[in-house]
Amino acid sequence: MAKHFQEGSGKIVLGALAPHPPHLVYAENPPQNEPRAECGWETLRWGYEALRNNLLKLDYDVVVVLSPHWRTYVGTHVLGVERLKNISVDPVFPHLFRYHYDMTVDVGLSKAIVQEASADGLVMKLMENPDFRVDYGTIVSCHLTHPNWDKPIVALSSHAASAYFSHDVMQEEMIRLGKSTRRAIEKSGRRAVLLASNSLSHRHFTKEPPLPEDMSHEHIYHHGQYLWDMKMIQLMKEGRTDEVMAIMPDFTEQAVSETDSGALTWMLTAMGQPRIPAKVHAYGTVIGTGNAIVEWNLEEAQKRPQDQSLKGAQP
Ligand code: 2X7
Ligand code: FE2
Repeated sequence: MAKHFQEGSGKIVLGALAPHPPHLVYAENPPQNEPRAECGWETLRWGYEALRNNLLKLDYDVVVVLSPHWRTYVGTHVLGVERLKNISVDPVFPHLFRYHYDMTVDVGLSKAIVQEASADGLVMKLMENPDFRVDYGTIVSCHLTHPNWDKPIVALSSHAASAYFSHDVMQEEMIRLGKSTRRAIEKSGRRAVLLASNSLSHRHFTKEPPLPEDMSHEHIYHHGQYLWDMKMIQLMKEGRTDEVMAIMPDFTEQAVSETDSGALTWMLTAMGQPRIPAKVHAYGTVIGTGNAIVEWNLEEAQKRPQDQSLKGAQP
């Protein structure tokens, strides 16, 4: 029976930085993915395992994800088809990721986000093509957090303001999209988990070892980008999300970060820039890029007296 949502009572219960290197799904060998691996990237995969265990303790209705690899050139698009079933192939790593997905979309919430953000003047589009192929970023983040695909998804694209204009323009737009997303969730009555599907630093090797999962080849591409990642992670751990937001455009520029997609800015804004210490489940590299699995558990923080500052953190 379809759940009845009480209008106005919705909330974001948890947000996570949930990066999407297809290598992580490849190394897990799930039945949905065609290629087979021997091992690989365990630190990150075990980090996802810890995040999944925490998600299991939570009560929520929907997963809302923003992916850098659904790149749209006119505004933000949102999945608007109830069920999407197809194969998703990573165009750069087809030997690692050919994934058969079957997902349910919460079209009601998708429409609400489109409506709320359009009313705020953002260019939005509901994606209603039933043959649309979902990008690997969306799928990897959703699979690694929900391998059984037991929650409906709302997926948002990343528009090209960073490329056409600047990282600062992207930041402004994503702040507006984050606020609209939060309003839509609250009005909808849903309890939502948010995923920012992006790596941190993103300079990477251009040659792959003969065996992709040979970990003797895996390390950070450049020490400078490692220092940037550590700076961002330290601020997250200390609950200094306002500073994370303040240095985001510089970080994006200097570390060639996938935060150029706006995913992390969108999520932190939607969560009201929570001034709570984030849980860092893992940090590791994939072909030299920096990836962190980070959790902001708003539901849990609300129960802790020392995190009462959360109350003031409305967008
Ligand atoms: O899309 C990606 C990524 N963001 C990081 C590492 C490796 C592959 O793909
Ligand atoms: Fe990526």
